[in-house]
Amino acid sequence: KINININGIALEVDQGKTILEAADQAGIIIPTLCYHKDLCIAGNCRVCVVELIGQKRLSAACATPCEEGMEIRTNSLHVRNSRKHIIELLLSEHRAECTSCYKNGNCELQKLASDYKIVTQDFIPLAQQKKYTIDQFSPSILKDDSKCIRCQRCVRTCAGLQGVNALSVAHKGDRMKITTFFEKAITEVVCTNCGQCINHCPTGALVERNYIEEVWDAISDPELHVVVQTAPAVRVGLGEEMGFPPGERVTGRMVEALKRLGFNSVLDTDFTADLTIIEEGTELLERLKKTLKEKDPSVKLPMATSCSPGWIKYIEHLYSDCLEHLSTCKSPQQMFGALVKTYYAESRSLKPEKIVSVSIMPCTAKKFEAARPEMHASGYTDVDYVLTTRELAIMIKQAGIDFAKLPESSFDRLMGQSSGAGVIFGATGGVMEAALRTVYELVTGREVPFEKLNITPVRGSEGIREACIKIENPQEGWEFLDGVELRCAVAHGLVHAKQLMDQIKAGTSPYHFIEIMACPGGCLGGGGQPIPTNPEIRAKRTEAIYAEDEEMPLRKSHENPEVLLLYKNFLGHPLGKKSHHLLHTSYIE
Ligand code: HC1
Repeated sequence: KINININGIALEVDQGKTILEAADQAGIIIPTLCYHKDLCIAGNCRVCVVELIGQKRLSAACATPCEEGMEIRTNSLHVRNSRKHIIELLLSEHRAECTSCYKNGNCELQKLASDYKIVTQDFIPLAQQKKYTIDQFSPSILKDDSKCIRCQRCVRTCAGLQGVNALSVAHKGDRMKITTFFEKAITEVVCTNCGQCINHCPTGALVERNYIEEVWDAISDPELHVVVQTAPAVRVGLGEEMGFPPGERVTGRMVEALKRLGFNSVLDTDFTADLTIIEEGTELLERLKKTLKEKDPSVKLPMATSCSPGWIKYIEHLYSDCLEHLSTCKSPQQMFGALVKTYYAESRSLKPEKIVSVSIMPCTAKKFEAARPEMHASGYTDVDYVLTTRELAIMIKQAGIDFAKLPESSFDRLMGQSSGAGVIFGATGGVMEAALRTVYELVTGREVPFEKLNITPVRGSEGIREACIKIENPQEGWEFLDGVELRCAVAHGLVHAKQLMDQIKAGTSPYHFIEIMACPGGCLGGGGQPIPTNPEIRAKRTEAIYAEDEEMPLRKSHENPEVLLLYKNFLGHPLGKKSHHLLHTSYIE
């Protein structure tokens, strides 16, 4: 411990703490822009400058460690004036057309300009003179250079959190810009569309491509039947946009809000999450049989989950020789889309061409996924529009719905029932846990040997986690698995996926089954979730997901009655012909 003094307050702090962290401990807010709890420190925006008594130059609080006896002033005239000048300089290069900006109301630069009351412009407004590019080619991400303040959070996100490096810094001095390889469009580089850059951008330089008007148009067309599905993680994030604290579960209110917005049917992606477990679990067992019993060298293990579209793009871009390790299952979103215009249409006597299929996702890569050319198994575009959690919040506000006063409502039937296993898909490790609950029981006839079905080794926030489950006394037909230790691993954040992929590539992977989710924390930390998202907020959303699971009357995917009905009345059996056509896919090298 060391002793410091901030604004006259004596403080004891851990060695190694920065001034920013020490101030936070003392309840003193220091403004920041380039700093983010998820990222390495850059210290390049200088908004967090503070005065150290005895030193002439101001220091960046985020990048300066505390030292014994340090006397710090965070609110002197010198500090306030300097911060004001820094904000003015940033604004002079920023196209500050705030009222027409998509981030209006949730822009960190706008908030600072308001807090510091920047009412005059003392610097030459360079933003109006500079040429800039707005990249609008991607179905997921819009990049507007004129809003960029070069804090490089996006660059550090893409490199440090995701290990993708699609964004980088080019040129120097006033020509410096954040760009892609050879300044190509985002669609032409190794971008995975994960949207983590959006979640970490303080301004409107990176935003999702929004489809709000298209969805309003569909809802207001009486000829159309508009179906909406909602992803597992939306219900633990949406509340933050509506004024609730992080971790508030708003499932029932969200369903009621969607009904009031005018959707004809409000259904649940968690239903197809359960379906995914049946298909993917069966596929895993087939692969185990072919490798362990039939010794077929052409079948690849470990099998990797395939529901995170950012992860799919990552492996297609960077490990295309490992695609056979991917499960062939489509994601729950796309299974849902394929079923809406076939099974749902038939069951409700609707013409598929009159159905508009909308999904609410915590993810920007889902927009890209829905636009993939192979996603037309129903004979139509399986999912027409994907909205992020943030876009849904905008629609709710536009409709004048007082979210806090809403009653709770239930999902509509046929494709609206789910188990707790479907819910936990939204957290890293959740797909693995859901799959193990089902696979273990199918093979042994007994529940997984974990208290209250909670497979804790695959839970948590470490980048990579492992679990090993020994199979003993299997049922008839599964004798070849007797004594087998099923080895599993879970990774979240693509920088961690790389470690598992390098093992596979080198032929040293010890696992049978791996789950990879592109975003830190899994989908609940997705690129379409409320901003800010940071480690504490992800932890709250994670708690909420597991609490939702524990309260569900059903906790295992294979017990979902609507899924069982789907097989009985429509699909036949898992991995059958119809399933193959509608629910499985292939990948692009
Ligand atoms: Fe996800 Fe999934 S869990 S990918 O994280 O498998 O986005 O929430 O919807 O499709 O179910 C996201 C979340 C989501 C799919 C499911």
